[in-house]
Amino acid sequence: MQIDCGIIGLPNVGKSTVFSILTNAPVKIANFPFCTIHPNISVVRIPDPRVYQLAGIVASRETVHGKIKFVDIAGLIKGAAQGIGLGSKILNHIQTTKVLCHVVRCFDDNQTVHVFNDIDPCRDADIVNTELILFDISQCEKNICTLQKKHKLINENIEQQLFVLKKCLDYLYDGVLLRKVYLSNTERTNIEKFNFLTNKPIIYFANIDEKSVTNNTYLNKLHAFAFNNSIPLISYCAMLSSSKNRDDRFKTGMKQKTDILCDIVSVILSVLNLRTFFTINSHMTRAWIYVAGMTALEAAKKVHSDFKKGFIRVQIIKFDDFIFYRGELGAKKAGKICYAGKDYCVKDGDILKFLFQI
Ligand SMILES: Nc1nc2c(ncn2[C@@H]2O[C@H](COP(=O)(O)OP(=O)(O)O)[C@@H](O)[C@H]2O)c(=O)[nH]1
Ligand SMILES: [Mg+2]
Repeated sequence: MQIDCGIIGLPNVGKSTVFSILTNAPVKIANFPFCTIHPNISVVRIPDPRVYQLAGIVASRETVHGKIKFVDIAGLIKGAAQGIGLGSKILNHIQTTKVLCHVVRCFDDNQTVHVFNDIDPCRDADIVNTELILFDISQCEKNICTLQKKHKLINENIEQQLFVLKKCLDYLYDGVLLRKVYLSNTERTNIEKFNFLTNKPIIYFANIDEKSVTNNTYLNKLHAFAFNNSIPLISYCAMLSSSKNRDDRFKTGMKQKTDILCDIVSVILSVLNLRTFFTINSHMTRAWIYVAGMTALEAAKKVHSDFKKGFIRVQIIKFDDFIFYRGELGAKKAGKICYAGKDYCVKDGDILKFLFQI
């Protein structure tokens, strides 16, 4: 399963700097708005030290990690959804992403232009939210129009889709982000394919000042804002973390690039309710990312794409047991292997082996 994360925010707040920290990809970073025109896209491995620990025990030749794609787009400004700046085109690039990382400027720097000249993270976050809402309104109206034309064919599902789209539109007109709206499971399924931006989970990335890493008043304000809106927030100084100078990076306990990737990925996995199970043999140790609640049968289909029927059972070893008893044999001797049927609910860290008829 591939996860995509769109990096959004006002122009010149450090989005491309953050993107380059996360992906190590060479990108254009410059002190003027709209330096990024075409989206930067890069896929990185999901850091998970457990893969190497397991591979070390069974001496697998190959390791396969989960993957995450980051998409860095141009900055949003007031009116972006109506085509101002680089317009709604830039928002199209993040429509199919699963989660949004919103970079908010929390650093003072007279040398770095701010589109509104002063620093106010909550105002900036509000502006971006408004643009996302306006974009969703335009998408919602367009889809309602299209479905109304098809309506003549009298299709029950179209009726249901129209109903939920109109419901969403009313909330959007009132300035409510769709992820905050209560929708039934069927309603959520019905709007999934429209990829509304305000329906995606958001994470705030507070880009803080290199001079006030520990006491940043902008950050405190954004914390309160994020808390009130139940949005997770992480904070770093992107500038210092991306610095080539090692001493700079160690200033005030600044985190390393890999720590930032680990932190952001762990928040992304958590907001998307994703977990990891493993499969192991001497050829390959592989991490599989899945949505919490998946059954053993669904896991089997993921692993064996040619799997049709004949699931017999699944063998499960917990990660800690596998490490402690140094592999499958040790775990078996210690009675730490268990077997379950197709309805077993897979847990994070499970090492699975499927038995089925061919
Ligand atoms: N002082 C300071 N400048 C930063 C920081 N992060 C980014 N910048 C600068 O802000 C400017 C815009 O950065 P960029 O990543 O291109 O922003 P984007 O337009 O949001 O993609 C560049 O000159 C960066 O060096 C930071 O944490 N502190
Ligand atoms: Mg940029």
